[in-house]
Amino acid sequence: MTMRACNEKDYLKRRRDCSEELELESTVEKRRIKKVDLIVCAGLVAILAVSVWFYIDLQRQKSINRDLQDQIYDLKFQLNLLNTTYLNYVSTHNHSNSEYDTYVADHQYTNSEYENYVAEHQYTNSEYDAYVADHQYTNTEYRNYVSSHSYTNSEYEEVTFSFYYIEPEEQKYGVYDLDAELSGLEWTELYQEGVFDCSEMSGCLEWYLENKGWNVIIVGGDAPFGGGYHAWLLVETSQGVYMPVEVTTIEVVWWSDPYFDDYFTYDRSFEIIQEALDYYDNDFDWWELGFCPLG
Ligand SMILES: [Ca+2]
Repeated sequence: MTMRACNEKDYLKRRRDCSEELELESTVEKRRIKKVDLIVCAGLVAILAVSVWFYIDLQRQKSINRDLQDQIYDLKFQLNLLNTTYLNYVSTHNHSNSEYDTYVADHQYTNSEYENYVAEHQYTNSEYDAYVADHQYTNTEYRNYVSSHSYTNSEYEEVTFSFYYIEPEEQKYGVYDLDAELSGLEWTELYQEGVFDCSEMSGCLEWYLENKGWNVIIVGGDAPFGGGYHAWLLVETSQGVYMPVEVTTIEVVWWSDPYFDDYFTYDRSFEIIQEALDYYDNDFDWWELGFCPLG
């Protein structure tokens, strides 16, 4: 091999080495650029996320601010109102010191004034005794007073029941007229032993029929149909002739009733309510209900 050929070969080898070196550098450069791009992108994404978060937070803060502002307006309004009320109160309840002093002076009493007052309203024992003596009555005076203001039971009842019965213009008669009179009547109050039972019903229906013009007798005895004591009415339907009325059902007891005759067997009879009350203290007093239970 000649010298020239040797130099060319050497030259070509160096050139190839140089080219490979350049290619390697280019690859390294490209990788570096990609890395930088990724870092920049990540940075931009982070900035965007932070910006969005700040924006949302800002909106939330603005909303809270608006609420606070509204509350401030409300509080200011209430404060103004209170100030106005306070000023009004002060203007109407304001008194000067001199007014206060005058008031105190007017309502203050000296010890001597107090002592005079006590002295004027104090009585000696003899004055007290004289007063008692003047206002004391003897037993005789007391008894006279009581006797002159005392009324007999019959006098009391006469006054109490003076409006109970109305004197009818004309006495009514007739069994069928009586039946018609009772037709449609019913008790608005439920039967209640001892409170509103046959005795109160008898008292109330006797009062009702008497004021309608019938002559009615209240009677009491063993129940015609059995089962204990009972009260019912006998109504004069023709001169001296009576028909029984069963008060629990408010019905005439007809001749066909199997107990018809038994309704004329009784222990007691009362022409007027006072007689019934005199005999039975707590029965027949239907008005204690506070209303008329007949509808
Ligand atoms: Ca009567």
